[in-house]
Amino acid sequence: FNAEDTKKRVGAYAADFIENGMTVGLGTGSTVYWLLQTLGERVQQGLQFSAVPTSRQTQTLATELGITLTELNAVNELVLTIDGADEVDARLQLIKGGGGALLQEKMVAAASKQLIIIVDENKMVDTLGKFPLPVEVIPSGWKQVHRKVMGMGCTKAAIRQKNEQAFITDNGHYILDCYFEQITDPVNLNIALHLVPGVVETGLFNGMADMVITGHSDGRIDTKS
Ligand code: DER
Repeated sequence: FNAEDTKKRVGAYAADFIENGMTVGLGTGSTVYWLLQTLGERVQQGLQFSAVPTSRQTQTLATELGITLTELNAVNELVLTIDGADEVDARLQLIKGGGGALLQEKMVAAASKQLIIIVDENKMVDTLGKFPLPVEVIPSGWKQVHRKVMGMGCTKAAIRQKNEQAFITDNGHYILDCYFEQITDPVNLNIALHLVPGVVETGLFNGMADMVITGHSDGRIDTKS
């Protein structure tokens, strides 16, 4: 199977975790895209649940698919959130934010009793850091954050661009993509980054994933908790 087929299969597999009457969080990205497609079919067949989207992109797609949406401030606790990830290590620590939705994703994940991550096998790593760490920053102060981050062992950091302009997140911030190469202590790096004024949130999701569902190109799907 190619990567897209694998994403499709793992997205469809994860849809089974969403049952009638649940209020859940829906992640962002091309793997979650296939989860949403499957959920849309099941809504047509009578499945009833409501969802908090983690981005405008997911909100738009879920609405098109007939999925009932609510918002974070309207719920107490979510029973479950299903989201993607850019990297997953052996301890289920994550790097997220490749899709630029990390702030809302982390807020929704933190409101959830269970966080299920759906990935294809390419996302599994021994040590986090090959994927540049997305850090959401206040636009007016990004240069100071850049200066501080370079002093933290980062080899390069750049404001994410889209169509030759700075990418603006759903919440009006910039994303600083930070190249650490190897992140051996994601817990303390996350703490250090949050101490820098101007940092809104980081793509380090430490101790948040309860289960990771991995699709393999040979057709296997395995889960790790
Ligand atoms: O931005 C995110 O955190 C997304 O979940 C993303 O990283 C996963 O995207 P993908 O499923 O398109 O690889």
